[in-house]
Amino acid sequence: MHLGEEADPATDVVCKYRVTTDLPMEKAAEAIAAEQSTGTWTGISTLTESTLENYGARVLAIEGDLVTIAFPDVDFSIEVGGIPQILSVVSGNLYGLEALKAVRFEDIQFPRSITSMYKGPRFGADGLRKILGRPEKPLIGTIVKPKIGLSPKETAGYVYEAGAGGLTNSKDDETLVDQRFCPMQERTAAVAESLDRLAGEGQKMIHAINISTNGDKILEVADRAQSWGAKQLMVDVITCGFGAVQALAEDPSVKVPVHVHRTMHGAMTKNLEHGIAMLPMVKLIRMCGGDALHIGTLGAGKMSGDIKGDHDNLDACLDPSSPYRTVMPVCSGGVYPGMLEKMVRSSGLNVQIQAGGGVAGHPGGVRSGAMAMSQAVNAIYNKVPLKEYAKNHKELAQALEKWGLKE
Ligand code: CAP
Ligand code: MG
Repeated sequence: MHLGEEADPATDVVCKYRVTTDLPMEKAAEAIAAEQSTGTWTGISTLTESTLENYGARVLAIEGDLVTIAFPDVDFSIEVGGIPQILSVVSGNLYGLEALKAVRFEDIQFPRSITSMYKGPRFGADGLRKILGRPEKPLIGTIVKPKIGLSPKETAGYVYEAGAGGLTNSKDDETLVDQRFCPMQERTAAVAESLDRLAGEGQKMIHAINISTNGDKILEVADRAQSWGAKQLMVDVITCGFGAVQALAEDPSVKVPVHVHRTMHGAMTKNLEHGIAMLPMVKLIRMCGGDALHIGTLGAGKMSGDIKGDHDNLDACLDPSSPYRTVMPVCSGGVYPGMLEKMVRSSGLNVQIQAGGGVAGHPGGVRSGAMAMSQAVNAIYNKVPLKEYAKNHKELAQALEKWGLKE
């Protein structure tokens, strides 16, 4: 036990776990530290004092059910191993230990010796704002809906209408990649035409093409998508792996920002006693170089998520003490104009607000839906209550009538 010892910020990886157990908490914490570093279920003749001292994880603190464990950086294999190996240490076998009823990985702090080996986002929040010529207001995006089923031409038509209504961003949905009804090549080219047309009309907009695929193909697909005109790429980080984000962010062949979707995260994050909080994943994604990342809707939208957790995610995207560029936090999932006051009050202006159903479901169609979203953001930016602004903005008024106002 090393209770009360300070971690070394130069060399220790410090993790926090929430533990549910019938064992005394000290024993449970020791079981995690041992399993994830030098120990096993019994004493072993091959473990020497010096191995334990040099490579053993240390329990630094126990506060209620929250346990802090430090792993020395020599336990990690960053060049060959990378994030998969890091996760296997800090987030591996421990979930299955019979002695623990439940355990949730809540937070991680990396030492300089490891952060210096990652580059972080190439564009980040500021880079996206620069591309879009939008220094202060929230970015406003849409997810082309329906999720699947539209042709390339219909997708491009949707994107054009969204841009004409004032949106700065759009993206493929997480389940669309290269299905027969909407091949990536035709979709990307058709969307690029829409974006060029919008640019000609003075509306800067980008669209993220979902290139989620097998690890051995991701760079090749990224290359092809860019050659067809993709201005941004999207990757589903949990299903593809953190390495996919890192490959896209670090390979010189990729010249556009990477939007990171987190489909399947709910399997790990939803249970507040067991699994993995989003926070450590946000930190890993920032380290790997994601430029924009879904963080939840701070209690406003359709996806469940604890509000404090969403705030932690937002802070981790923008934390100025990180050595990396900031990540654009994306609030998405059941978003509609009438909830934006509540959401932005909580998030501040440095976010990307995204609505799929909340744009395509507008009674006036996609362009009106996009206008309603832009009007709501303009109202908030100018500190005018939405109800007031809606008096002379028809599209916003229609959206408030359909979906209401969330106070
Ligand atoms: C939003 C969305 C996103 C969710 C996922 C969807 O669409 O495209 O995938 O944001 O949740 O399909 O639900 P709507 P999260 O605007 O139509 O809800 O961002 O929390 O990972
Ligand atoms: Mg989606």
